[in-house]
Formats: sequence, C-alpha cells, structure tokens
Amino acid sequence: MNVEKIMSELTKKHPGEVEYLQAVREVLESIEDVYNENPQFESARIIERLVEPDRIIAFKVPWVDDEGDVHVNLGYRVQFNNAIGPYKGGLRFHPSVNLSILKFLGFEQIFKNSLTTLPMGGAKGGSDFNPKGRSNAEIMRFCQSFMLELWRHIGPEIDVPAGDIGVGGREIGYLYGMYKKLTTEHTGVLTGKGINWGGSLIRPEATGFGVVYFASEMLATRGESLKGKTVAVSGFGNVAWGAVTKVNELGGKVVTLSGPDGYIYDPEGVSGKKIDYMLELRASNQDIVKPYASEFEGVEFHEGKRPWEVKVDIALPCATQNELDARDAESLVKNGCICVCEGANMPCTPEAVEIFQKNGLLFAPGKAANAGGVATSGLEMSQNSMKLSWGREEVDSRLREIMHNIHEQCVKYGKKPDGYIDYVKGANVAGFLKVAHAMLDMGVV
Ligand code: NDP
Ligand code: 2IT
Repeated sequence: MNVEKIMSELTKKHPGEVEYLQAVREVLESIEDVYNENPQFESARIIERLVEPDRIIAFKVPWVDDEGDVHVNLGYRVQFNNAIGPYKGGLRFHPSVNLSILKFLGFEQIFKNSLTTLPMGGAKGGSDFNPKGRSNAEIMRFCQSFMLELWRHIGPEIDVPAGDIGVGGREIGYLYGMYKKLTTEHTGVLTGKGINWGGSLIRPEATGFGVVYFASEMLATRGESLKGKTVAVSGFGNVAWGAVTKVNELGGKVVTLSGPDGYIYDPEGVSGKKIDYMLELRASNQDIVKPYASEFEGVEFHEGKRPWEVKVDIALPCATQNELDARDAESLVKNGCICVCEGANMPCTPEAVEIFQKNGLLFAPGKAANAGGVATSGLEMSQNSMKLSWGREEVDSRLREIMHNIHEQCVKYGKKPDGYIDYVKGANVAGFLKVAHAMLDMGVV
C-alpha cells in the first residue's frame, strides 16, 4: 500500500470531503506497516474495498412545523462495512451534518466496533435537521418522517442505528414507534431504547463511563489514578454527562464544561446537583452552557472560548470533531496535562495529536476510548435476542471488561520499543486486522 497514492486518488474522487479524508489518512498511516507485511491484503485490495462504503442511502425528510410551515431536510444512512456483523452506528441530527461527516463517522465506526470484541459492522446516519428550539411535537414529526424512509433499509440482523449528537432517548422513542408501526414488529432494531421497551440499563451512561474506565487504564500504566486529579471536559451532552458522573465517582474533579457559546470554569468542581443541572440544560434545547454560570456561585463563563486553556491534569474532549487544535494542545502540554482521552469522535486535529505524542502524553483516540457506548449497544442487542434483561451491575461489569480488553489490544499493537504506548496505532491495527481477515475469508464481495 502506498498511502499518498491512495489518498490522492480518494481526494480526486471525493473532493472537499475533509473529515472523511482526515479519518482515512489517520488509519492508513497507522496500518501501513502491518498491511505491507501481509501480501494477501494487497492482492485482495482490502484497503481499496474498505475505504468506500458498501452503500449510501440518501433521502429527503419533509415535515411540518407547529405553525403549519413545511420544511425539507436531508436524511442519510452510510452502511460502511458488515464483514463482522450487522451494520451498527449512531444517527446524528445537527445542522452541520453532511456526507463527509457521516462517512468519517461510519469509517471510524468499523474499527471501533471491531475493537469492542462484539459482532458489529460499521455505519452512521443522520440529518442536517436542527433540533434546537423545536417543540416535542416537531421533533416527533421529524423523526417519523425520517423513519418513513429509513425503515426499509434497517433490521435487527441488517442494520441497527442508535443515538449520537442530537439523538437521545426521546428521538429513539419516536423513531422506534414509527418503525414498529410500519413493520408490525417489536424487535431490537434500534439501541438506546427506553428501559420498559427493550433498552439496556447503563446504555445512557455507557459512553462517558467507558471513556473514564479507559482513562483509568491508561493512567494505571504509569502508576497513576483519577483520584485527586483535575479534569477539563468539553461539551455538556450525553457523553460529557456520563464522563463527569464517573470522574466524580472515581475521586477526580471536573472543572469545565463547554457549549458552542463558550466554556464554564467551576473551580469547586461539577458534582452532585450540578450534574443533574447539566441534564436540565440539555433538555432545555437552548444550545448554550452559559446559564450554568449564573446558577452556581464562583463559576466563570468564558464566551467564545474553549476549555483547553485551563490548567488541568486530564482533558476529556466530549463535544464534536476537530474541537481541539494545535494551539489548544500546546496550551494543555504547557500546563502540565498528562492524559487526553477522546470522548467525542475525532475531537483532536492531527496536529494536536502529534503534539501530545511528541511530548509523551497519554493520548487515546475516540475509536478506542468512546467504544463503551456502542459496546453497550451491542449488549442491548444481545439482551434483545435473548429476550432477557441484565441488571445494572452485570452490564457495567461487562462494559468495564470490554474497556479493559480494548486497552489491552491497544497496548499489544501500539507499544513502542521505548515503552511509549501509541494508542492511535494500537487501536487502528487491532480494529483493522479483525475486519481485514473476515473480508479475506469471505472473498471479493
Ligand atoms: P449530544 O447531542 O448529547 O451532545 C453534544 C455536545 O457537543 C453538546 O454539548 C453540543 O452542544 C456540543 N456540540 C455539538 N456540535 C457542536 C459544534 N459544532 N461546536 C461546538 N459544540 C458542539 O451528543 P453526544 O454527547 O451523544 O455526542 C458527543 C460526541 O460523542 C460526538 O462526537 C459523538 O459522535 C460522540 N459519541 C457519542 C456516543 C453516544 O453514545 N452518544 C458514542 C460515542 C461517541 P449543542 O448541542 O448545544 O450544540
Ligand atoms: O459514535 C458512536 O459510537 C455512537 N454514536 C454510538 C453508536 C451505537 O450504535 O451505539
């Protein structure tokens, strides 16, 4: 494999798909050696087949707002690869959604899902719909219209969507309701379902919990733990909430949260009822984190800024892609940060990652660190298949075990001769090998 040649051909074929090309380059650069050591990969053109999605489904989503006005959004499902299991991955509703973003997320999902050790292929979908400021009834009508197209392409053994930015329990409920109506089936076709109708305990918390379990594993390689550490978290959504909750449980202190409007600095720490307040903020559909600063004493609000300028031991970017750049990375390094663990998908730019690695920080990519979300989705699928549900402790201990396994795989394939663990390489190689061998076994299809 010649990375530059493949990248230049892909760039020609998909001009302007910046995020997708960024994600592909990162994977290719890390697997290059392993790939070239196995000539059968090259002769089966594994990479050429892996970088293009199996199919992209695109459709329009017309819906009517509360005033009676008609809107038309774009809807997508990118079914990337199902070599090791049914397509699996979230749905994102955010005005920034486009094919490049969904292809990057779907591509990443292949390797992430492979790392979980569960049988799940990679996919992603969503819409450029903006849920901000929309009523419940509007969200419901939008979800119903979205599912009126999507339902014919998904199924418990075909493709199992879930949540992502802008899609949480409420949206999954409306989507599932329409799927059930259209098919007259009650099956495990979506994950993140309500607990009374097929959902799994711990799924809402799983991504954030998993990120913190993973960070603990990383810290342990240096004889450290979260106890007494200060932590910067970005975002204030589902992943951030789970992460903040678990950091508190393990004795750390979260001092920042952020939204598109800026970040809050809470030197006392986001804990107790302040964590519940995060949920209220999210539910208000306002798109801002600023109200937190007026709600609690001693909290600063920094308008239009990102939390990476604060002096912390650990950084957990949990908002969105490319939200932490080289300048932010320099500032974290300068302030003595020792560990950066990605809760969001690809929140750190390639330049930022390089700075962390050059300076010897512990750095974990989202496809390893945030895999607890989809892993617990996989556990939800298992429970649905068995028509049983596990208790909280059972799901949580399986999640901890999975995060431990992912960490071990990263060490196995990412440990350098000097002992430094390149988690990016480890995650990409481990995730890739399983999928590549499955593709070899199945022939050219
Ligand atoms: P939520 O919608 O619950 O929260 C997203 C957070 O990011 C919000 O605080 C949101 O603020 C902020 N945000 C979104 N877009 C932007 C933007 N363009 N600029 C700045 N801030 C932004 O989503 P999740 O917590 O579920 O997802 C967060 C990240 O974690 C995403 O990268 C997602 O792909 C990833 N992830 C999610 C998993 C899950 O299980 N939910 C699993 C694994 C990864 P606002 O909404 O106000 O814009
Ligand atoms: O990015 C992700 O892994 C998710 N949004 C969760 C996907 C899932 O199927 O649970």
